[in-house]
Amino acid sequence: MSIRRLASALDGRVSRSFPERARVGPLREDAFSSELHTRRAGAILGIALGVSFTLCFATGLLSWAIQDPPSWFHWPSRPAGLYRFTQGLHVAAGIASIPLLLAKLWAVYPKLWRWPPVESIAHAIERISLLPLVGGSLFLLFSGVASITRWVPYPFSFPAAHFWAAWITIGALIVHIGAKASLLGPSLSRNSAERTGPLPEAGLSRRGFIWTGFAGAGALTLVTVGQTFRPLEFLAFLAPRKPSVGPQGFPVNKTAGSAGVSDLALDPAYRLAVSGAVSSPLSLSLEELRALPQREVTLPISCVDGWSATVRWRGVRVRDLLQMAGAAPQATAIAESLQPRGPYRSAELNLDHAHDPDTLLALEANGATLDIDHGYPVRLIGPNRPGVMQTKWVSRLVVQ
Ligand SMILES: Nc1nc2c(c(=O)[nH]1)N[C@H]1C(S)=C(S)[C@@H](COP(=O)(O)O)O[C@H]1N2
Ligand SMILES: [Mo]
Repeated sequence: MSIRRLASALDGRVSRSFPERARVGPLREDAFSSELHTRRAGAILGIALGVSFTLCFATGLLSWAIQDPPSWFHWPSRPAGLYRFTQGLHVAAGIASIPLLLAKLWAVYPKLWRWPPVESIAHAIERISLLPLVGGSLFLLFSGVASITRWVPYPFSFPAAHFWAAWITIGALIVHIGAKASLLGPSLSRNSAERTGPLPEAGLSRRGFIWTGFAGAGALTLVTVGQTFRPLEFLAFLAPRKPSVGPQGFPVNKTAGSAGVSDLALDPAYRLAVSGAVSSPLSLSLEELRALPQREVTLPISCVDGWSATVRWRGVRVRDLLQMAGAAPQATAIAESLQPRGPYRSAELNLDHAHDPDTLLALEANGATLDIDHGYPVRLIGPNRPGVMQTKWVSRLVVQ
């Protein structure tokens, strides 16, 4: 018997094994009467979600690679605001996906009760792929929102869980789109507003329902995107951070107190070390750092959480310090913090970043000595870096 005949024989048995008399409750033929549950609504919302999830996936992988670069990956120091844009987009697209996903699930959930529940083997695979797709999507949006609001309701590490859930979800999305591709054309047609539940009923019009999903996405974007897009800050009611609120006029990510560095940072015996692959290691007091040529630059802090703020910084160029210490022209470096432990206590400066004329060890922000919560006495600031790599309370540059 050919595989095809075997499969169709099996498929016949699959669908016959679900008798009509088992069809009760939500499984009844007329259980869902709203006209809203149409293929067209599901398809349009699905396309919008496909776009927003693809944007989230691409920008998320990029952010992951910048922070933990594979050998083939190089992140440049220019354009200075690129990470601000890609990460702002990541979080904004994720937030906009929430109403789109809720609308999509509402449009298609009657299909869960379709009879017979499984018609063929291909249909079974398609239905099983919904579990990682829906579960993964809900987890990604939930954990993303929890992370930007600093709420950790689970015991595992957010970045790793979010990263692996993204791969699972995108894998399931590709299977889902593959299974649905042939239906997309007919589903999008206006005439075939075929219902996923059988009987039409008055209520929100179909088009009204689709637009409710899009309007929700637009409204949520408007009240949050001001966290990174300054002209809309006045509308950012739901943004966890406002770019102009905080000491010296910009937000604090982690305070000196919570990082356990207050005493070390205020110690008058503070010295900055430049060590490692150098011919003349340096150990500079704050006075000596202030006596070196100072450079003023305007650069954003761009947090992975999706907020960003433009700040005027003043301090010593990292490349001047490397040169003073006699580092090689191809030197890279690691900036280390006084902070005793924690994932962001050090960060790497690749070749571009170490030698960019705007990469500084800053002593001032917005015209005044750094606030302790912004990294006093010395913090790293450079163009096109994720906030997590703008190390505060720097005590050492280890040259490599
Ligand atoms: N030592 C140290 N530096 C750090 C952090 C940290 O936890 N420890 N957090 C980083 C993060 S996630 C961000 S977004 C920026 C925020 O800088 P700010 O608090 O001055 O705005 O600091 C970075 N520097
Ligand atoms: Mo951050």
